[in-house]
Amino acid sequence: MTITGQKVALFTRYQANPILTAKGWPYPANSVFNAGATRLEDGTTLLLCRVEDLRGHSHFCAARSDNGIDNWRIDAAPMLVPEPARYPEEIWGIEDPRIVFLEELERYAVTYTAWSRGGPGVSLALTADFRDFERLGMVMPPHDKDAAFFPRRLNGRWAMIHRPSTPGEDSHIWMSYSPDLKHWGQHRIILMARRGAWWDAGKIGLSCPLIETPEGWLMIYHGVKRTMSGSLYRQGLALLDLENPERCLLRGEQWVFGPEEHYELVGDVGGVAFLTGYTLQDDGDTLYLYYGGADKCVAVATASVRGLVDWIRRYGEPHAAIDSWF
Ligand code: BMA
Repeated sequence: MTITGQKVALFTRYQANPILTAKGWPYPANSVFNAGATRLEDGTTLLLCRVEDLRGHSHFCAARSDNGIDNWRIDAAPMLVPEPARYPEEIWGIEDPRIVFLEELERYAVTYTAWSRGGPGVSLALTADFRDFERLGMVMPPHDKDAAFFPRRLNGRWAMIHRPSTPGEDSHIWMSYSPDLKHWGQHRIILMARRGAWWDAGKIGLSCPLIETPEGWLMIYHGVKRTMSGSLYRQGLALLDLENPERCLLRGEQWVFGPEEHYELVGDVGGVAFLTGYTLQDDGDTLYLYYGGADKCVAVATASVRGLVDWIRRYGEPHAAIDSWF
C-alpha cells in the first residue's frame, strides 16, 4: 500500500467555479451539469451540457467559449432533445454525453444515457458540426451508462468503454467492439469495482473519455462510496495498455479528486463531482476537466497529463490480482 501523504494537488479548481448554472440559462431549467466537451477546429471549446428541465427529464444544450473557461455563449435552444416517437428508449430523457472525435469518419461520436422504460442504456449519435446528428439509437441495452469511444479502430474494430450494471450487483467497467458501430460484441470486463470500505467499492464508471499518452491510455474513472447520508462520487486513475487497452497496467489506490467545495457538496445530489469531459490545451499537456457539481452545475478544473501519468506511475499498483481489493 502506498499512501501519498497528500490529497494530491493534481487537479486545480477554477476559482470562479461554477462556470455554468441553470440561473444563467436562456430558458427555464432545473439544473445544468455533466457536460461532454471538445475543442472544435478553430479552437473554440464546446460543452454539450445536460440540462434537466422542470419535469425532471434531461436534454442537451451547447455552450461555447474561446478560452474554455469564461464568456460562455449558450445556445438559445436545446441542441439534442429526446425523441421518444422515433427512439422510444429516450422516453425519460437523455443524459451525461461524452464526446470523442473519430478521425476516420470525420465525425464526433456522442455517447449518452437514454432513459428507457427498461432502465438506462447507452445511445450513440454522430455529428460533424453539432448541428445535424445521425442517431444510431441504443447500442447497449439497460442497465448501462458511462460510455465513450476510443478515437480510432483497434485491430480493425471500433471499441467502446461502458458500464453495465445489474441492480443489487457490483458494477464494473467493460469494453466492447464493433465492426460497424451498430453491432457490438466481445464484451470484457477491464476494471472491477473494489469491495468493502474502498472509495470505489461496488460501483465504478468511466469519467471523461480516455486520454492517450505515450505510456498508455490514461483513464479517469469515478468510484461511488455509499454512506449513511448518501453516495460520494469521486475520481481515480488507471493506466491501460496502449496496444491492448483490455490490459490495465496500473491503478491508483487513492482517489485524486472528490467533492469538497460548496457547489459539489450542496445541490440536487450533494457529494457528487461527476467528470464527463476534457479538452487538451495547445501546450499538449494542460487538461481542462469539466465536471458536474452536485447534479446542479458545471465546473472546471485543470490538470497536467504529465502530472497525472507521473502520479500513476509512482503510486499506481499493478492491476493483476491484488487480493486486498476484493
Ligand atoms: C450517476 C449518473 C449521473 C449522476 C450521478 C450522481 O448514476 O446518473 O448522471 O450525476 O449518478 O447522481
